[in-house]
Amino acid sequence: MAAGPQVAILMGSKSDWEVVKGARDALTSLGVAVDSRVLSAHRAPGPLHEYVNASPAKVFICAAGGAAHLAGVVASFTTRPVIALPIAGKYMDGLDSLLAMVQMPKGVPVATVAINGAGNAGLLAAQILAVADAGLAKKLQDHRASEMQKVLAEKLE
Ligand code: RP5
Repeated sequence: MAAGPQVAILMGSKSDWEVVKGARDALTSLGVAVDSRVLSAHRAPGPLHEYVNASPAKVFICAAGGAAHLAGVVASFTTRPVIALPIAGKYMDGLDSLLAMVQMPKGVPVATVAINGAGNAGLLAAQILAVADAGLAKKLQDHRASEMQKVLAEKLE
């Protein structure tokens, strides 16, 4: 596996971390190296630009709530894939973030997961990397098989 973080997980505020760490956990459990940072599109635009330009990450996960522009701004800086993770904030249960992230202009796509869907953001980033990493693809197949066994083992009263 390549040296350095393969996935950069960015978030607009430390207040997002409680949700976002689910993406970190999904990736580290698969052995994917991750770098997690608070880097706001609005509060730290210059450092955000510098970070994206310098990062060796192959995939970005960008989490934000409210006026959730982080993923779109990161996507404007790079052609590497960007996964947008809407965070449910204090208002509107995260619908505001979801709509802000999913309505990207033609030509600058991001892949948006569910509100607070941190685990799926991590798995999707791993699936993107697994296209060129057979070992990681096998781990993902094993994970799917294990999830299937959990479903099949469910017992109802
Ligand atoms: C967004 O504003 C962040 O991503 C966060 O979800 C939201 C609130 O940030 P704080 O006021 O908690 O720092 O930029």
